[in-house]
Amino acid sequence: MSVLRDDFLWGGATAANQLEGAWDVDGKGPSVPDMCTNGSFEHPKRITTTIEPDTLYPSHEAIDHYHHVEEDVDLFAEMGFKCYRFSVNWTRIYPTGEEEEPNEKGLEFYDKLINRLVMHGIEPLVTISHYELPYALVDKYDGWKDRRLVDLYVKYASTLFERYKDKVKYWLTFNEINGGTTSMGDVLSTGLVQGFSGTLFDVKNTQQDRMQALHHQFIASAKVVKLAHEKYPQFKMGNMDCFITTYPYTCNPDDLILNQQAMRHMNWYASDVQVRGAYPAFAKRIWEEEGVELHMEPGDEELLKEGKVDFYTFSYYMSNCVSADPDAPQVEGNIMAGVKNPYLEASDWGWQIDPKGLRWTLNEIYDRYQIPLMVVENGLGAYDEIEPDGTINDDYRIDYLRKHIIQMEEAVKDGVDLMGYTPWGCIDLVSASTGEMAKRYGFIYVEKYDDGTGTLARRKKKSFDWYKKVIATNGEDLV
Ligand code: BGP
Repeated sequence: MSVLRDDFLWGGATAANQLEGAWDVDGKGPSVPDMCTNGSFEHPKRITTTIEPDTLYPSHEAIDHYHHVEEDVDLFAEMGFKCYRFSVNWTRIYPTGEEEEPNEKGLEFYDKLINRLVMHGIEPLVTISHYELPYALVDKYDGWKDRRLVDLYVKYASTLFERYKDKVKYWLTFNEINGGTTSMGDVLSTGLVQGFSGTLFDVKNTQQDRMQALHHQFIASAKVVKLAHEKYPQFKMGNMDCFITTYPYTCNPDDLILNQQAMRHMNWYASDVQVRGAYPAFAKRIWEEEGVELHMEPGDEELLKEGKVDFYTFSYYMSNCVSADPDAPQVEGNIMAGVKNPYLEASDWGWQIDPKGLRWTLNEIYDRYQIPLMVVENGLGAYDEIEPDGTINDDYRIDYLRKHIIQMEEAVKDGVDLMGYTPWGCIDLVSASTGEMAKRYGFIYVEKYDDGTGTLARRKKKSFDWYKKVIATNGEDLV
């Protein structure tokens, strides 16, 4: 007997800008990622203020899911997906964010996608905003720094709710909203890059601007959660955090305190607001120490209380250590670098692989909130090779996923209420942090390469059949 629920939501996850392509087709406007060049581990990608000639912008074609949508969904169905997490490109629906009426052509694309999912009995899980802010709103308002974005987001979300109210039950308001507490959220998440050209590491914002922009996102999220609860009682609304699990490097109490602060700043600050409906007690000290004077409007506190999410979702790829010793050895990470853990191996991109950390994390989150959890991103970004016989033997990926699923099941035995699992990039797509194609996560290989070439043909990797069996046995057969 499987330890997982009978209705466990097995599936996969993607984001519109990383796979759709067709960046200027059928009325779509440019979004922040459309202004981002390609890059690599060694050469960070850049954001530009205009489209530069002779420069590769990987989102412009990506894997052209826009024109392969039926084929791709059919492949997901063949694996037995119960659920598919995807995002809507805001600029397909409202090209600049400020139009009065939505772009019908853009909605028709999502009609096609959602109808295909429903036809296969796959439950859609929609991220309303996944790193796809209209670039026009960066140009005009400096992104989420301006509170006027709240109502523009509410208008956009309301359009989706009304159109898909009979087909979509599960919604996430913002992807990895907690990234906004650090510099890594500045470009893709909060869009605080008005007039800025350069690498994602060169953006200079104050914590004042970051925390204020994030507050506006919290308000926007609470408003649409409240709206959903009042108008569409069948909806389930979730948050989405980039969970960065950190451990104290040693048992030195200084390391413990520092780690507690890191966990609070990175993880609990945002989710306490979205799950508990209020800023945590420790927020005051963070604001004081970072020179932040948060501007709240009358009614904001009530709104946060009224906009509490129904379930908690997060991405989990890796863990880091925190040390008070400035000379401790460092390692890379997706949102932030950390101190190297001597007990763990790292991926080719330096992300430390830690399946047991997932069990620990699930337990920590569930102990704190006691609402259903879902792992909506997890996976191994790796170089894949096509063998001469056409196969792709991604045993390293199977090994990574198997170990994480085992630990998820341990967490369920520990008492965690886990709704589902949607590994990241179930079909190869553009990397968010580097802009590469070479960093692949999929069960499905796409012939698309870093120089922009490729036939775009889809091939099943070895992990495709493996995952199909995992789903068919509800996580019992992991061999
Ligand atoms: C998360 C993002 C995704 C995704 C993933 C993998 O932080 O929500 O959009 O891309 O990380 O990261 P990367 O693509 O950089 O390997």
